[in-house]
Amino acid sequence: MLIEAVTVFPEYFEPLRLSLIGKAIESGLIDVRIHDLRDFTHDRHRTVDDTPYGGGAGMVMKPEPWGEVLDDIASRVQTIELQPQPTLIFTTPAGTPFAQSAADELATHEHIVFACGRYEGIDQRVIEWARAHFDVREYSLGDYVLNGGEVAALAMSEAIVRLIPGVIGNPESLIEESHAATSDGLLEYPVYTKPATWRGLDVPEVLLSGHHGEVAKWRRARSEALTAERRPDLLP
Ligand code: 6GU
Repeated sequence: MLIEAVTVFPEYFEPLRLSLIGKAIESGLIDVRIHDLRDFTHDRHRTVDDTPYGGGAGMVMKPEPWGEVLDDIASRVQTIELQPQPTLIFTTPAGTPFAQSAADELATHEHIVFACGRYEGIDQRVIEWARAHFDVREYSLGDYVLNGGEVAALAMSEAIVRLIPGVIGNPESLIEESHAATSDGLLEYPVYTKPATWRGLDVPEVLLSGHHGEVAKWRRARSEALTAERRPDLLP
């Protein structure tokens, strides 16, 4: 998979070089290319924003640098890519909420580009124009406002990349975790490890019993209770 990102803060993406994603880059499972939007400006101040038509607070990202960087990315698309068009994700608090189902689907894509908006957003014509050349998505990380899309793009990248076969050592750990399509949409049960008693607190007896059926029942009950308490919206 090729992951690209367009940003005015390329340094935000350095953490991708760490940990499991860093290993996936080193092993060649994924490739990451970060583009500085200001490299596609032509004025002395490398201007990427301007005041909004119609008035109002804040600044809007100018269309010209976005057009140039997306032209550049589109011009490098290899005809050998199986995907007809790269997927272009605009990160915005006005987007569709990003969920595990989106990560599952995107993990099968060959080429994903994140367009990280800042300020009040990107001139809408960039998004309209891009639909001719990219499979365009607009995703939000959740119902709160960030200063820009970089942290959202990092979070989405991690959620996607860890699903690529070979990135996570033990694929079974993907199966039972919260929000996995295979766990009935319930939150994950609490987990414990040794020692059996720590600071006066005991591991629930059933987990030490060796009765696999009882352990499964206990975990299911804990999952249902947690989900009812914290995320009743997830219950069937
Ligand atoms: Cl994707 N971007 C910004 N700026 N704020 C957000 C977000 C994205 N998702 C939630 N809040």
